[in-house]
Amino acid sequence: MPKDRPSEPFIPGTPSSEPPPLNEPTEPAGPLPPKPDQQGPETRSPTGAETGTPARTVAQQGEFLTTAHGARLRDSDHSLKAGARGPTLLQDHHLREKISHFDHERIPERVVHARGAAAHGVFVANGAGEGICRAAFLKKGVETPVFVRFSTVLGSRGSPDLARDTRGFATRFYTSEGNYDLIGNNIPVFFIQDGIKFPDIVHAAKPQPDREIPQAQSAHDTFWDFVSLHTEAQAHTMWNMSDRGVPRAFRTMEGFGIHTFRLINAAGETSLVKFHWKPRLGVHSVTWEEAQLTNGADPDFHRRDLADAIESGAYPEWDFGVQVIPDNDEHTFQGIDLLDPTKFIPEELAPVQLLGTMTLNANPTNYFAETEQVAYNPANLVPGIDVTNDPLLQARLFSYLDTQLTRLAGPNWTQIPINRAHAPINDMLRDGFHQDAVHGGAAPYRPSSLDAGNPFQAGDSDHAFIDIPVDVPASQKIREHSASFDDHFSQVTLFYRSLTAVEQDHVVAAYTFELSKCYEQTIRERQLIALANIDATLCERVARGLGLPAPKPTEEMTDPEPSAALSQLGKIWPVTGRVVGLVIGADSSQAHVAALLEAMQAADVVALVVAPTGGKYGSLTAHRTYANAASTEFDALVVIGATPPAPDALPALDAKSGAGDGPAGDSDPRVVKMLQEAWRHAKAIGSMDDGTAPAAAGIPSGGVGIATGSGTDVAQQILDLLSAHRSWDRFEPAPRA
Ligand code: HDE
Repeated sequence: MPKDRPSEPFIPGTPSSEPPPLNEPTEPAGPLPPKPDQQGPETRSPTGAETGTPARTVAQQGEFLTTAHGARLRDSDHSLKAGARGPTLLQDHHLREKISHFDHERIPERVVHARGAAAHGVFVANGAGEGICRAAFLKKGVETPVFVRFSTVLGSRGSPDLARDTRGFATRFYTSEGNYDLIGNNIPVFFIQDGIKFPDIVHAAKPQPDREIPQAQSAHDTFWDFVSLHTEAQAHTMWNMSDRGVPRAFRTMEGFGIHTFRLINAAGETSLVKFHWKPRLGVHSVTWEEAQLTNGADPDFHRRDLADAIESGAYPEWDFGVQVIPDNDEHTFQGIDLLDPTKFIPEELAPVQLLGTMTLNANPTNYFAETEQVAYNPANLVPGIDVTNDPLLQARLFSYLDTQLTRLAGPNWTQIPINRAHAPINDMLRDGFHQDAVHGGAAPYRPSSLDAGNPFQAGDSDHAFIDIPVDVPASQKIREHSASFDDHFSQVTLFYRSLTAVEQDHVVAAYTFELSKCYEQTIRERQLIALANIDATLCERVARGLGLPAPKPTEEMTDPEPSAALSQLGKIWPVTGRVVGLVIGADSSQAHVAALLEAMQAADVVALVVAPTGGKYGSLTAHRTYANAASTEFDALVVIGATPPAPDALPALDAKSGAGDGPAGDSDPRVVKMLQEAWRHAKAIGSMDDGTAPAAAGIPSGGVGIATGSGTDVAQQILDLLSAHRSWDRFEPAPRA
């Protein structure tokens, strides 16, 4: 799996490209190169010209510490004082520069989607899009660099990754015709139908304004107040309450452009499309309990997973596709309003046609410079892709440029390295804060005769952007929406009924959890009315959990045809980059562990040895210890041999572990607890050479998703179980009524 790393087995996460010496280095050496998995943005001039500098070039140069102006510094540890015990002198320009720059290191975080992680990659077109879209990056075989940022919506920059929330999925294609930004989510429908309501939903969903709690969650009164009053939000809310709200990883998420876009082909013909990203690893999620545990044990879980996968060579991949709908004046398809972003098109009605594949193959070198400063904009369109009248999209065309003016302090944010286009730029935008380009010429205006009339306007044959003529029906200026936008429930019912029983159980549990966190009973009751309009059983089950009567529907119920494509379960997926914990005791068979490590490595699975304490166990290195490992960081656990209490165990104090007298006391309580959690979370569990710990955890031998036998058998069983993601058959489904 690792491409150019020597250590065997390879464990991602080393902080630096070279191991550090014990003592502080004494010889000047210059900046180290980035780690092998890292790169920066392709180096371009502020106006898009290639510079020939490798993307892995480090920002700093020279062997010595300098000021920002390049003067070498002798001492950066002591300020200039009037005597060793005297006051600091105002003339200490180095102190002032150092502190002053530090004072201004922060920029405003994004209003929404503040918490994110990103990666570089490449998109390769398969040519299937050429017939419907004239964009150069969709031509067969064309390779386009991309930068993708995944995010949560509600939390602040430091919030935990596994909040129940929608995930952003923003892709920049650095195409030869300019940057194309597809800024989507992992859910194909949105909360609101009109951009003018975005501040309302965001104010309702963000922490409440008085105490500024809760952080990064929708389980509070203002959120449910808004969505229960504003029932067009029910569609998105239902997706959020489903497993989609707690993804296992960014690389196991689908992506959706949500809005309907208009494509234009070389002949000027148009079609309407919905954009999709299909993860090669399938769509996987965690359980809600797991999400909550993870947020404590590893709040960076998604960020770490993405970076580790790339560092270890398990490059995440997505197929890019479109649902194509013939362009029509009504903007509808089989009764679905294509301008209503709270609606999606079931794949059974319009299959997703694949146009190419995206591979994320490099981690950013610097979080701030790249992930924080990347500024996407839905108005970054290229010839062949245009917008529709979706009123949510229309407002976005204004918002993203506007927000960058504050966030990135001025109008020149397009010149920040990660935002630079890979196409030549010849605009007439000038000056402003942080102007990086040194513009020549005398005539930044049109028409001009100075500067030889430069720049010229491009014609059709010069790859100009196409504002395709679209009929606008004779109408009135009016603050209204069309009647079709009034259907708030039929597709919510469709989504819910398309889920398997276990997925529906999760939805019930999520609504019950969230609403039970509301303070106001009225808000719960109002949301139950919305649920009654979606599905009677769903409503009854949630009402039961809340201790409330189930209300009657207030809308006419629909009985939509379920869409099998909406369930995430029941398929087999590659196991690349999944994580297995090999739990050993001091006397576990080294040969068995080594065989498992080898089998996992051969399958591109990251296997981590969880040992009683840190250090070496024969030839094995402890990657985790009983004290610092959490069940939530593993997709499967295999216990090899006996795992008696480690020297630092406190069995009698760990009430939750189930450890005590009898067989449990023979196992370290933390191992027992990890196994209990893995069992509850329907994860694959393997047991070799000794069954004491699984037995102490109450795991029935021969239970569903339990691998036993020799080393090779167990390895293969674990890999098979992993490829189905979870062993949900382990549990009886909850009663339906
Ligand atoms: Fe955004 N959104 N949004 N949004 N959005 C932002 O732009 C906004 C909407 C989405 O990783 C902001 O650069 C308005 C839909 C993603 O940098 C801001 C409306 C969808 C990201 C903004 C919407 C999204 C953003 C915050 C209603 C899914 C993160 C900082 C008209 C299709 C991009 C920034 C990244 C970011 C405004 C609706 C997705 C404030 C006003 C619909 C993935 O401009």
